[in-house]
Amino acid sequence: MTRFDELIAADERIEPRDRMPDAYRRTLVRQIAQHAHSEIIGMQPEGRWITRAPSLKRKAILLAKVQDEAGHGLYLYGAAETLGVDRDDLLDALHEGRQRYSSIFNYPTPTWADVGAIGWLVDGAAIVNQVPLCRCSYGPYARAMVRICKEESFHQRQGFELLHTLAHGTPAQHRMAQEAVERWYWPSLMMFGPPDEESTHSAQSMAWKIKRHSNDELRQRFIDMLVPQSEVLGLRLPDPELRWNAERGHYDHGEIDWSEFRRVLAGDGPCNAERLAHRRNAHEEGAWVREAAAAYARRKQGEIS
Ligand code: BYC
Repeated sequence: MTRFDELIAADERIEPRDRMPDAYRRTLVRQIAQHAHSEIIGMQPEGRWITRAPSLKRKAILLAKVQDEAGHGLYLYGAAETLGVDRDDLLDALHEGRQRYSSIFNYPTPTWADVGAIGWLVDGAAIVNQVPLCRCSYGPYARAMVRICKEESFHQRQGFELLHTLAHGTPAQHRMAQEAVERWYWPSLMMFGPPDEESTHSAQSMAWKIKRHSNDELRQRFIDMLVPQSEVLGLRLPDPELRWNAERGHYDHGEIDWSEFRRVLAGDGPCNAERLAHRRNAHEEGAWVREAAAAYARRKQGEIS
């Protein structure tokens, strides 16, 4: 048994200087980079509402949330860099379509209520997925998750409160909230990844204690959590087959349209092209900021040495 195997078996953390199998390192780079890319592409759907938020208070809240997402991206790129990769290379891989970001960020936000639906459903799903990642075997990723989950719990509550306000407002506001929930419900279930029998990485990632639960287990946990919350909101989840199953102790649910998930992953979702193009432009337009920061760092270094 290698030291790596012993640490995993003892449920201890692997740290950057520990020896680790190449495949473990590759899996982590793939997942952490994908996660970081999701955070920064995920700023876009909500970001377009910052200038149109309905009040100063809502604007301040949304601005802070989107800035948190940028911060999450930075923690995660930092965690990936402890595995020996370079942030610039990861960004190139995103821009050239060699690395993925979460399917959920390829959907549009046509109304203000979509901001609430993202907080309630997307942050909600992210938390259910990520709380177990706080116990991930790779130390830097697990520690980043602790901070991110704390902030996301706050994000989820603001989404719930926003939707609750709309759902208890005028009939038009209620309708707007209901339609946003209908747009985001099914894609949020897809965030957990393909069904277990099609998940290529789960078995190995669970053996390495990167993942602690399968995609379907976490998806079920999320659905069980949403049903009572939707009742408090006074909004309907768009699945006529949702029913409590006393025998299983879980809600049964309707079939997920996995062909839609595959289409989005293949680059053919409603906003894939737009989101990636926007991201590439932002990167190009930010080149002078990166150059200035590097020049400043060089000068500071010169002053010190
Ligand atoms: N979207 O073997 P599987 C946020 C891919 S952002 C796209 O089950 P795994 C927020 C998967 O990569 C937080 N691709 O994979 C930000 C693999 O393809 P490759 C986002 C997906 O890794 C702003 C293939 O399908 N959260 O909270 O064992 C505003 C087979 O899948 C997706 C994270 O990133 C997907 N949804 O499990 C608001 C969580 N699902 O790479 C909120 C971290 C699967 O072989 N990631 N694929 O070509 C994870 O926990 C895991 O990577 C997953 C997938 C559960 C997502």
